[in-house]
Amino acid sequence: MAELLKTFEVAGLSAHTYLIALGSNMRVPGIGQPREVVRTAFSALGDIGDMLAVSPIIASAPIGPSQRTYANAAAVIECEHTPLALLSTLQEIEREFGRTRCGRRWRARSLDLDIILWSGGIWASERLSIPHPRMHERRFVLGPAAAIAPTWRDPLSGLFLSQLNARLTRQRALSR
Ligand code: PH2
Ligand code: MG
Ligand code: MG
Repeated sequence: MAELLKTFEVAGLSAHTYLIALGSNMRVPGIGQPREVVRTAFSALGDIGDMLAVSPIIASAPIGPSQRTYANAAAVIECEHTPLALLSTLQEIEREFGRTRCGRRWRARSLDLDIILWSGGIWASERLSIPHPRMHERRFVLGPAAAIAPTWRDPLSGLFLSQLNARLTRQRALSR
């Protein structure tokens, strides 16, 4: 059995589970407003593998230079893609939704798909870091993520997403 499993792994057929964050704050011609863009992106993600969970779509105030309100959400998918293969596929989907990369960070975007967590734990390379380096400070990521995967642990802190989200919500309440 172990041998068989190994063969699957080498062939790249082992399943990976990913938590993906979705964001949009621009309308896309032919699709619609950001909320509609995120809804349509859910079905594009469903084509990659099995969609295990999708969160509600929330409206969130922009962090950074862009002034427009975001639609944000999260999804859990299971697929055979390795992290770098999934990253390429997500970037392809972003392009299909009209995203261009012009170098300016955090400008308005038609669709942003970020890998937040991976069943394999930590990934660190030049192109990709998992967990997403800024997930701990982002309510628009942790809110939807904790709604669908509350007991998924952040491999760095060992904390559940529900705990990270509660911590962030509490901090905000105190600083206000
Ligand atoms: N994404 C950013 C920068 N700022 N703000 C909100 N509310 N939602 C986002 O998805 C978002 C952001 C860069 O990826
Ligand atoms: Mg992002
Ligand atoms: Mg991104």
